[in-house]
Amino acid sequence: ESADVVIIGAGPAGLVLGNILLRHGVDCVVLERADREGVENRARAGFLVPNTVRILERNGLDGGVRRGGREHGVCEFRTETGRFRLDYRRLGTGEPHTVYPQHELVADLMARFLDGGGTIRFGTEAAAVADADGPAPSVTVRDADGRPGRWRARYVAACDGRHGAGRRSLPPGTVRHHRDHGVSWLGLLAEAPPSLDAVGYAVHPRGFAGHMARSADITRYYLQCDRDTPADAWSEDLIWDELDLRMRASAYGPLVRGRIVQRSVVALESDVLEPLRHGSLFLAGDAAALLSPSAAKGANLAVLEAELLARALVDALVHGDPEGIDRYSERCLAHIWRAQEFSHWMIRLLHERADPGDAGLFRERLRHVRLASLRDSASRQDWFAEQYVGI
Ligand code: RFL
Repeated sequence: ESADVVIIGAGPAGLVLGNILLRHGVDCVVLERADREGVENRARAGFLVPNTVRILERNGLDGGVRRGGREHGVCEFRTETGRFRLDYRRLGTGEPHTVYPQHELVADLMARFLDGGGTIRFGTEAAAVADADGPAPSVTVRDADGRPGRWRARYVAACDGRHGAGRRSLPPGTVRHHRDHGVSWLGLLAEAPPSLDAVGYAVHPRGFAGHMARSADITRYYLQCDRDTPADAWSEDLIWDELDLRMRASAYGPLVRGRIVQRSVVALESDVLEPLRHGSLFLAGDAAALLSPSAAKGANLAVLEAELLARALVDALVHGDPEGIDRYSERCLAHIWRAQEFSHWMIRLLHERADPGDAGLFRERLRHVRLASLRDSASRQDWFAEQYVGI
């Protein structure tokens, strides 16, 4: 079987790419390991930056976000010395986030692609990309029953995340910049309305706790935990007690409790692959770079890269102009490193605490000052707001 562009992965990156290509009449297919239900129910991100909404809008993909997305523009920091709020939609570039669960966005994009005549091969796992250094690459696949197959292409877009076939198929010499931040979060989805009208970031001697709205009856919480903690180590009561403690519910009001419907331990790690193009193979989304969830940039970068790649491939295939594909890697990397820098800054803002030994205490003192300057300095707040909603 063959298509001009074979896209591996039906996440935000693969589906934005597929929709734009389809709209420009480019022959493409999406290969997805999971079944449709599995893809539609994978709850993850929820905060879209303004640029993501603009990309969806200019490509006619914003129907669901317009209907179901809600503006969000305030965050609240709770620390040893009190709390402060930043109304970031009135700072910096003056723009809010849009809260829209990633799995709903993915469901919209998938429906749109299929309704427009696009093909998604569910239950099809890409094993490897072959001959990417020439003009006729191919993707070897296995279907759900383990039967092998092969897709031939002119270009292959690996949008299959950090453990996908794209990364496995890179030539020797590809650089992977990797950083383990040494911090883990227990990520939780609670069947409960939000407890505050803001993103909550609590810095506590027992570790970080976070609160992020998702919908009227689902809220995301995070609890910093030890690296080796199994996700089910804590009972629901213990989780809520710990959230209350770290979010300082006794001082600032109780959290609205509810059933924990999903939990996973996320190790805060970042990486960037360089370059993002190898002949006719391109990486986009988490396959290109992994962002720690500290600044909520991963899905937003995935959408940005997908649009850049789509335009580049349309130029190459429809107009015979290779400039976009030649510059794809360099363009994306500029955005990726900026997002990495801010995510890294957020990690240090929220986590440094005194471990035994001087180095921990030194870093903790710096963290106090970092938070205090965010509380007190108008120019620091503008910078924060610009980075927070920027990409
Ligand atoms: P995805 O969404 O992982 O989709 C990849 C798809 O590829 C499929 N696949 C394969 N298919 C065929 N063959 C193979 N060999 C395959 N290997 C994989 C998978 O089944 C899947 O369908 O990658 P994509 O499109 O690059 O999108 C990236 C985003 O999903 C990710 O960056 C974000 O979810 C990160 N993230 C957040 N990003 C934000 O912008 N804002 C947030 O608020 C936010 N919160 C989060 C997050 C990630 C989290 N986790 C799970 C680490 C919160 C959490 C807890």
